[in-house]
Amino acid sequence: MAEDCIFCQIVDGEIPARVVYEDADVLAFLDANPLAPGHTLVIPKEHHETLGDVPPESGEMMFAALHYLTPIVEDVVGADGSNVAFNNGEAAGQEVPHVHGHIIPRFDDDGGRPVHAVAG
Ligand code: DGP
Repeated sequence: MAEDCIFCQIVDGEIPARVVYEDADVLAFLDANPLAPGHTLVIPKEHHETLGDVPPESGEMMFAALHYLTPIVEDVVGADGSNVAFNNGEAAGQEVPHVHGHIIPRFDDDGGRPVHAVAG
């Protein structure tokens, strides 16, 4: 755990979150500032700042969780697709320095804009 990391504090239960999935290595919870209904964040429980810092095994666990959860999230909110994305590093807009994948549900009638346009 990294001190002052809000996602580590969510892993430890010190900050509440709407958890949608948990296993020994990975936690998934709803984004507090959603770009769409069901916007979900998937994180390794271990603290790593960026994708390049993640050991291969943890990366595989995170990808497996994204692979498993994406169709479930889409189904739950009735989405037609989703953006699955990482903002990797501050220059790319990563605000929380604990690596996380976004699952952002998309809908046929939401304009089909790329996710950076949705976020902007
Ligand atoms: P990024 O820009 O990729 O670092 O995205 C960080 C996301 O994390 C952003 O969409 C908002 C979300 N977020 C920030 N703080 C919290 C929090 O305390 N709880 C939850 N659930 N989400 C948070």
